[in-house]
Parts: sequence; C-alpha cells; structure tokens
Amino acid sequence: MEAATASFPFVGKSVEFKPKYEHFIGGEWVKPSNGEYFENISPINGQPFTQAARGTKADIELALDAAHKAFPSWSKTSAASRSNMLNKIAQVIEDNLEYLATIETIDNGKAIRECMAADLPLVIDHFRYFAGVIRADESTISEHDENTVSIALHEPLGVVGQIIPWNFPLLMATWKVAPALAAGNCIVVKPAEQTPTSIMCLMELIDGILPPGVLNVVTGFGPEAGKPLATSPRVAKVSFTGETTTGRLIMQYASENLVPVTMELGGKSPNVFMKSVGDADDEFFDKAVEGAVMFALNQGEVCTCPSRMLVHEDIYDKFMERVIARTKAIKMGNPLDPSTMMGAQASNDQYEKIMSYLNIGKEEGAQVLCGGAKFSQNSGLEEGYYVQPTIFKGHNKMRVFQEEIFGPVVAVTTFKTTEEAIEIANDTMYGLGAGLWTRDAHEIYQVPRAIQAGRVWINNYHAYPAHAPFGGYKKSGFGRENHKMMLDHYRQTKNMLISYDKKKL
Ligand code: TXE
Repeated sequence: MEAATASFPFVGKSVEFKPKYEHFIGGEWVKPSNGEYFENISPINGQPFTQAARGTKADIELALDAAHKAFPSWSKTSAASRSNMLNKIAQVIEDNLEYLATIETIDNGKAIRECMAADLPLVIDHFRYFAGVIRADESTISEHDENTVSIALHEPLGVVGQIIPWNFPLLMATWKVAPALAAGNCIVVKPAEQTPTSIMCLMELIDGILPPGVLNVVTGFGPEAGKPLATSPRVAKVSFTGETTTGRLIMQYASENLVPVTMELGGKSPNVFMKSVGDADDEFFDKAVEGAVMFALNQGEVCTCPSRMLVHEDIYDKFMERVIARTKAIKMGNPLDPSTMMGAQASNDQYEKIMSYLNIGKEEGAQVLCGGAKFSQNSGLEEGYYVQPTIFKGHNKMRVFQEEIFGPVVAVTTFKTTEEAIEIANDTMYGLGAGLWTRDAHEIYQVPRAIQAGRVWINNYHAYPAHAPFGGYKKSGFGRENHKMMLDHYRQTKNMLISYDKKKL
C-alpha cells in the first residue's frame, strides 16, 4: 500500500504511515466488507492524519472465523513456544519504541515523554511478564486415597473478544492481549474508534510472529463493530474497558450467551493527604505534592485519575499553596515536543465533555483555584483539544466530586478526622483507585483497609507494575488485570479424576 507522510509542527517529527489502515484478520490485511473507512483525527491539531476501516458485523464474523480456525492448533502449542513468541513481540516493540511512541502521541494526544517513559516500557514489560509467568505455571495433582488421583489442568477458554478504550490504546490492548495469548486463547480485538492507528502500526511490526488467526484486529465504532463482537455466541469471554454505562450493556449482551466478562470501568479516585504530611521532611512533602499533581497525568484521562483530593484541614493552606504552584508550572503544548508535560485531550467529544464540567463546577459554586479554561496557544495548534489543569475547591456532594470527568480536573476538599476522610473517600459509586499519603504506620495499614477500592497506592500513585493485580470494587468493575492471577480470567479448569483401583467403583 502507498505510504503517506504526516508532519507535525515544531518538533520536526515526520512519520510515515499508510493513508488507510485495513483490518488485520487471519494474518492478512483485509479491506472492510462494506468498503468504508473513517477519518482518524489527531487531537494535536484537530486534523485527520489517516483513515481506519469502518468495521461491521461481517468483518467481525470473518475475524471470528479466522480465530476459530486457528484455535485448535494454537491451544496445543507448548507454554515454551507461546512464551518465546510473547518475548519476540516485546523485543520488536522495544526495537521500535520511539516510532510507536510517536504514533501513539499523534493518535491520542498524550505527551511523548510519558509514552516513551511509561506507556511503551510498560507494554514491553507486560509481554515479558506473561512470557515468564506461563513458563512457571503449574497444574495441581492431589491424591484423594491410595487409588484415586485428581488432576486439575488449565485449559484456554477459546476465542475471546476484547474491547479497548482510547486513553492508553497500546497499553490497554496489551493488558488484555498478553495474558489471553499466554493462556492459549485466540483473540478478536476491537480498538477504540478515537485511536485505531497505533494498534495497527503495532500489528504491522509484529506480523508473522504469531500464527495466522491467533490475534485479529477489527477497527470501527462501538455499536457497529463492538456490539457484534460482544453479542456473538462465538466468543467465550468478553473483556471490556470503558465507560460504566457501556459496561452495563456489554454485560447484558454477555448474559445472553452465558459467557464471563471482565470489566474495567470508571473511577473517581480519592487521594488522601493526612496531617502527618505537613510535619514531614522536605523530601517527603515534595513527593506528596507531586502525588497530588498526578491528577494531570495523561491529561487526566486515566480511569484511576486521583480526581478527588482530600486534605487534612490543618495542612490545607501550606500544602495547597505548593500544589497550585506546581500545577501552574506544568508545561503544556505540542505533545510531540519532549519537554511538554501535558498534551491534548484524546478527542473533540472528550474536550467538550471536560469543558462542560468546568462550567458545571463553576455553576454549582465550586471555587476555581487554578486553570478552569481552554489552553490557548498561538502555535498552529489552535484546533487541537487542550484544557488547562484545573483545581476546584468544594464539597463531596458536588457533581465535580461525584461524576467521572476524565480530564485534568481535580476537586479538593478538607477533612478533620481519619473517620471523616474514610467516609468521604468511600462516598462514591466507584471503587477503582485511591491514594494515601501519611507518615503514620498505623494509618498506612488501617486506612487502605477501610477504603473501598481495588488498588490503594500508599505514599505513591500511578504505578502499574505487571505483577500487581489491578481492578475495581463497586461500579468500577470486576475481574482483575495484570498479575499472574490474570491467567485464570482467560482459562478454565479441567479436572481429571482417575481411579487406579482394579475392581472397586
Ligand atoms: O467510552 P465507551 P467513550 C469513560 C470516560 C469517558 C467516557 C466516554 O469517562 O469520558 O467513558 O468514553 C466500545 N458495544 N471512559 O464513549 O463508549 C467503543 O467503541 C460494544 C473510562 O469512548 O465505553 C470503545 O472501543 N462496544 C475508561 C470502548 O467501547 C462498545 C476508558 C470504550 O468506549 C459499545 C474510556 C457497544 N454498545 C472511557 N459502545 C476507563 N475505565 O479507563 C462503545 N463500545
């Protein structure tokens, strides 16, 4: 296919990509069955930079055909050969890290420095982790009596469907793809329509490592391509990351087919700063300030974004003065510039949603401590989707404290006692992430135990090591990602109960 060149202002980056990306099905590039493509717009400048195939049920069916054809042989591959393939994928990504980080930045709008330092290294580590884990995995054998033995074997589920969001397109796909492959499943992936390109560029790079049909990618919109995948009786599981309301739909579809689902949904994560932070030495105090400013990481488009800040009233003035100064110092601009800390929101829809929440916050009486508006720049990027990092002060009943904004917006409130902090932290329908900052050993253990969230960071935030289980409580979803326990979300147990007794039944 003919190559085109995209050139983005200021940073001299020139990237080659195809004018159109087709689906990747059965190890081949396949045109969309209806011949339709849709424009992929870069949030950096609001301009289209390539096109993606507009998948429909017919394309999903083709991908499912390919995956089912590949499964009998793939499910019988040894753990060692699957592990080798995952390691090869990791190596190819490492060898092309800067290229993939650039594409991801153009596709999503995130700062390339974060992509280079976090997203892509985590992708690589994740493939390597599951390559290692599957080698060390063991089935169990137990002797029930002298003539009876029970063997519990792991078997893959079959062909699984994976629906990916746009906030970390490569990393979120990896969180699902790596364990599913390690466990011996075949996959049909549906990337988010806002960010279909980076995954296709990855598929180009790793083409040929896996047998045809093992990993298939169909691009397109939720109702047109996602729904036929999630409703198909030919998938053995659906794994989804996205909005809580979409998650509810996916569960309804899956219930028709009686297949399991894994749900990574929204969040409104509390980040709690206890009184002892105020008495801590400078190093720890600075670290806590950095922890508070984490709300702007990835432009706030993180399901665990610490979007509610709970600060002990005795340290509020001293702490917030530093947090506000640090937030104002965040360098915004073209995300392809390696010195940019915060780039563009992933889509115009997301930009509009965040801007509407800035108005909602002001209208419901929240005080704007900093930010609160579009970020304007005279750099040829006026059409891009940039929002200033914003801190609201208010109370936990406000909509900006209760609803997922998914942008660089944090709502701060104070508390007097530990009990009150826990009560506010838990006063949300979500339960994905939480942060706790303290120098008190008792609080380090007791407060996280009382917080209803699947991940509590204590004296750190936004770390995602492959071997730490990740997932939600309450309406933030269920099932886990990361950690070797993830394999069990992609396989079933075969029990062989063997009698060695010659006569007795
Ligand atoms: O999510 P959707 P959207 C939250 C965040 C954001 C909001 C809306 O608050 O502002 O959701 O984002 C596919 N059947 N999160 O609209 O719709 C869709 O094509 C099958 C939090 O993008 O949930 C995409 O691939 N699939 C989140 C994926 O679902 C369907 C990350 C996510 O899209 C479908 C993203 C359907 N009926 C958004 N409808 C997190 N937890 O990290 C949509 N999809």
